[in-house]
Amino acid sequence: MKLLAEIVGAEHVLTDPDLTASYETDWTGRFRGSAACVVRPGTTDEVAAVVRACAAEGQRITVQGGNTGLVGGSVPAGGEVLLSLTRLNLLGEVDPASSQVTAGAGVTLAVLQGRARDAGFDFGVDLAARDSATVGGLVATNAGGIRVLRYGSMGHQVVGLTAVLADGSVISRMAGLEKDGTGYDLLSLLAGSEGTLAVVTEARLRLVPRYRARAVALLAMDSTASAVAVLPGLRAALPSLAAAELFYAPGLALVRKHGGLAAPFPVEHPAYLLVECADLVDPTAQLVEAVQTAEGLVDARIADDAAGQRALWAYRETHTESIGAEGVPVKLDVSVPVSSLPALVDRLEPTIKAVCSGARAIVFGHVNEGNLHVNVLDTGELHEEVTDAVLQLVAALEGSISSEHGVGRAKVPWLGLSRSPAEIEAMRAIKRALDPTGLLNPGVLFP
Ligand code: 2HG
Ligand code: ZN
Repeated sequence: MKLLAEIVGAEHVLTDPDLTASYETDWTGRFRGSAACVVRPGTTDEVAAVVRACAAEGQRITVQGGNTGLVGGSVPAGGEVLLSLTRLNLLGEVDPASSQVTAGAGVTLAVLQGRARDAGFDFGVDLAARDSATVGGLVATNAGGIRVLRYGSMGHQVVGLTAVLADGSVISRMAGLEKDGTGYDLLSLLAGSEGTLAVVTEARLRLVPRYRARAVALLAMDSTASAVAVLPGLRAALPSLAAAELFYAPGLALVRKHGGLAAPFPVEHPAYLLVECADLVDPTAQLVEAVQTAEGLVDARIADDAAGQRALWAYRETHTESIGAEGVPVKLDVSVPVSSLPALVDRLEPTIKAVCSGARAIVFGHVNEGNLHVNVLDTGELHEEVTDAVLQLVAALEGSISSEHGVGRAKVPWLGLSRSPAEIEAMRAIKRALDPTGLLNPGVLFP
């Protein structure tokens, strides 16, 4: 579209397949599509002009941030204009009075964290894709990650947004008001809307205190049930608790294989719980005291120095890349009420094997939220069957078929397992009101 080049500059409209390819595939290689072109606006006004130009021609748009999503939500299906927001990378100075900062949609999480830390603060969201994941995508998916236990999801950090609606109009609430009781909370409506209601172009974000003193423990537990049961006691005893992550022997074997990591313990254990505390003063002694009487604890490693902590975190954080190095997995991201987590873990393996005997399940996740990442390798042609079996199990346990990665394209057929017809119709009504012609992210979220 010639008009798009007039809006953003010809060098920011890509049509050469060599240049567009990386935008048209997700990084796991599971989702592919072709875009009419890739357009890379540099300001909110340019985004608005691009959206207006597309709306005028009925041209559909796929919105993309760092392209680190895991459900195909930012990959075009076919023929959309791919709106890449990575050039919206203005990052304001931290305002100490409000403990807030303004970040463009294209600012990466790592850059945002760095800005916060340089100013003596921190950001309340962290996840392994921090070097590529962007603010816009984190808001659009209401990203979770490893700090939800302490600070909530991405949506909880948002105190203001600027967004372009499907007709090209701009809504902007960037004063950073911590209280605003004037009607519908559009900020929380957009957080988790997966680009289907508006294009988020910048965010006003709440920062959290910086706690430099950290302690990390890797706990070997005798069962998932023990790993779950230990958590309420840790939460009560450790106000500094900042993360609680669960993984298992098959995942540990993979991260060791691909990362060349040493075994954390002399023998394998039924479950591993990685716990981190962060405080103003060294929390190591408190952490040791809190864990040592934990029922079901079989062995433990504690790290009070940065290198040791990084080494323990590597067992958890390199799961995704190690699984990817083995093959293209079926990726499921589910949550159940925490009390049902042991039942889910127990039933996963037989459920998967019943539909695909050769499949290998690698399971890990965020125990506090009952959130498991179920990655299944070697499913061959049976990925739909495996997905269906696991998601039916999750639904039977009153869980969610997508805990923190979103619905995207991947989970659309199963939305009805987590949302009632009335809820889906209410969501559709919102979609119709804000994007009546279905311009934004077609094929994402809705069946
Ligand atoms: C994590 O917790 C991410 O590391 C990725 O949510 C999970 O790769 C996955 O399945
Ligand atoms: Zn996760």
